[in-house]
Amino acid sequence: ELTVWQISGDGDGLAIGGNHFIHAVRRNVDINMLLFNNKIYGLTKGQYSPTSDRGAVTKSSPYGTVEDPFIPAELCFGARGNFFARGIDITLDITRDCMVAAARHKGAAVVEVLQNCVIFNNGVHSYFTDKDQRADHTILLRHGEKMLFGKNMDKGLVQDGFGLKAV
Ligand SMILES: Cc1ncc(C[n+]2csc(CCOP(=O)(O)OP(=O)(O)O)c2C)c(N)n1
Ligand SMILES: [Mg+2]
Repeated sequence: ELTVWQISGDGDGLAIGGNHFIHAVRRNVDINMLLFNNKIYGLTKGQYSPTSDRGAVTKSSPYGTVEDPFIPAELCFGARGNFFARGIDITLDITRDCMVAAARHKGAAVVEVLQNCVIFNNGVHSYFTDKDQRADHTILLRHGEKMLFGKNMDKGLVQDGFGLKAV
């Protein structure tokens, strides 16, 4: 009757333990997986990981990586998961709400947290976290609420071919 939490990084969760990740999701085991994604192997001092952006210069890719990264949400749904949420390390209230929703979900729940690594990948998520840009580059998704964003909450998304466009 306890809730079970499995906490890992992008390396642990998607490379070293990638097999466990996809099959726990596929089997819909009733656990909560917290995936701290700093796009780097931090503990082992700065090697690129499966979520490092193409071209990332790291200790193990001094000329830049030549691979495209996993996108955790795509991997989760590709493994037939039915709960995925994402928060950012600096928005604790949203991350907390994601964790509560995960705990309440019956079955496998994946919560990705975009996390900075001040030592080996500082500013890796600045596109989403920089104060001046944050409102324009993030959308708070809540059931039943409009998907509006921007400083004045007057922007939205429309379909543009196979992609999305902000208007
Ligand atoms: C099976 C196994 N292989 C390799 C290691 C060595 N190792 C420890 S942490 C780590 C990478 C951690 O990166 P990540 O999961 O992204 O966590 P971070 O330190 O970035 O938070 C590795 C390769 C290990 N502990 N176990
Ligand atoms: Mg990491």
